[in-house]
Amino acid sequence: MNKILVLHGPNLNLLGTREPEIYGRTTLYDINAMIAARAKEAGIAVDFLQSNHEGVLVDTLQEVPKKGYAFVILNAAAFTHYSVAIRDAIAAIPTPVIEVHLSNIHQREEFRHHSVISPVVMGQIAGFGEDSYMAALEVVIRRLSEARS
Ligand code: CA2
Repeated sequence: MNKILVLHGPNLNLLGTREPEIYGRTTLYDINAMIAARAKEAGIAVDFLQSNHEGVLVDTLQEVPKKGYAFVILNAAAFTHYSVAIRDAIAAIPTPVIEVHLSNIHQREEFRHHSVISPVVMGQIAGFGEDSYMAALEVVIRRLSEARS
């Protein structure tokens, strides 16, 4: 069975509990449950990890090829905007990574407009709340079914 990794960066564990006007009321647990349900329907296994620590995210990305994940869906959160370490870790693996954001980072403060990881990911989906993750998952499902046929 194909498997993928969904990786959530710093503070995303707070989703649904603070700043609902920006990030909504859906919790990270809810998002993971939605992803897991759709992935199961499509016959894809999913692992999830949330970390507030840059090094843990880098270590996890480095392990991706060894663990055999077909894709990574990544919300690097604030690290998106400045972590060269995460960018380098993505660039060092052959696995396609899809960058997701709940909010439309391009409509927000200037410092959020730039993503240092965008040049090394497959593509970016931003601004659709939890549907950003679901849209990324649909891309994965289509790519994996194309690869099978
Ligand atoms: O829109 C996104 O998904 C972001 O990646 C979220 C990050 C932010 O730094 C990026 O610019 C855009 C922040 C995640 C923090 O999430 C919180 C959720 C509830 C309360 C506080 C923070």
